[in-house]
Amino acid sequence: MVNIVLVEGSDLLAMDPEGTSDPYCKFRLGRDTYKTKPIYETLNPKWSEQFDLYLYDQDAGSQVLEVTVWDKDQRSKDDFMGRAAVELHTLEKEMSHDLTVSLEDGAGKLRLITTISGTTDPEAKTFLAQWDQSAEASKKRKDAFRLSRTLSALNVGILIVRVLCPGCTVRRAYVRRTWGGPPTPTVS
Ligand SMILES: [Ca+2]
Repeated sequence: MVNIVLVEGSDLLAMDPEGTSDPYCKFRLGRDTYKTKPIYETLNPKWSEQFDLYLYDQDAGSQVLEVTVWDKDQRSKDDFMGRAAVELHTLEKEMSHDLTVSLEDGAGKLRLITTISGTTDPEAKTFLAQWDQSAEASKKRKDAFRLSRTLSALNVGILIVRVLCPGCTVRRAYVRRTWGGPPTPTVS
């Protein structure tokens, strides 16, 4: 999983007659995409927008993060303002990298904080949100655990804490608990 904070842009191209633009960005990583909100009437937008993209495949081709910048227009098709590519495999994992990326052809710069973590499963993000509280689902879980009752400890809860700041190491906290016993937090 790649967490991205799009911080800001600077010296972007003016596309509107007023000498400004309404820039937003489109990110693409393999087949995962994300579109940011537009910031109106500026060439130095402050987005401060955070989102995740998933690395579905581990091959090098899918590890290129592509970003394009567009000018939002109310009455016509949005205008293309610039593009850049970030080679993610050159970045150390489990670290936050504060990157200033130059758009091609001198079309300005983007600043983004990128963190690649080991989680590649899209299900992980929604694991807790999708926790089924129904009696039927509860029984299914108990049945599933019954098979491994002989184990002294089972991982039945995971708490992931991500610290997002430039240069920070990503830390994870896990809550391990014995079936029916008290939770034991551990940090790795
Ligand atoms: Ca515009």
